[in-house]
Amino acid sequence: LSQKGITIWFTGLSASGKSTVACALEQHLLHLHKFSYRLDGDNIRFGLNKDLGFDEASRNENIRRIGEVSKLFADSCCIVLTAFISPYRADRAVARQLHEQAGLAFIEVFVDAPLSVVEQRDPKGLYKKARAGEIKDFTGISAPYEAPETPEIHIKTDQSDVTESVRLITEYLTTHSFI
Ligand code: GGZ
Repeated sequence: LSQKGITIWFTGLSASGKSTVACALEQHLLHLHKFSYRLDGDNIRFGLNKDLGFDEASRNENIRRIGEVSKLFADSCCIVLTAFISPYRADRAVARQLHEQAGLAFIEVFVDAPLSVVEQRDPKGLYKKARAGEIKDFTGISAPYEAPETPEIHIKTDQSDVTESVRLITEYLTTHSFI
């Protein structure tokens, strides 16, 4: 593998479209014969991080471990796609620093959709439960989400579809000679 690895770090509210866009991008990279791997709740929160919940300290530790793991994958020349809410700016900054210290690119993608829109989508009924007080510390309702101030890429999923989002990210990767 001649190319260096990179981490594409998706951040955004629950139901903003992080996993959907990351999955579609993974498919696209696969077609281009690029070595890529996706980290998300299904393979991290049910495994490595199954001891963690959703209070602030747990989220800090969740993101710290994901930052370390994604750095290792990127170090192995992989294009890593991480899809976690990662609500705290400071935690994302730590993950970024870890990569940049190792000479690995860290590309933050803000998957942006207004709370009113994601609450309308509510594919798992979690916002409804959070409003009813059945889930505590729910991001956007009873826990904070600190939006990125200077993400490398900003996609608005209430305005562009999955194909357009993938195109935007791919264009960035090509322009910066990452793929
Ligand atoms: C936010 C929660 C919570 C609370 C369970 N707050 O939409 P989903 O269901 O499939 O994705 C959400 C996921 C968030 O886990 P992350 O590891 O991405 O969060 S973080 O980066 O903040 O550590 C949601 C579900 O878990 N979920 N309880 N209280 N999301």
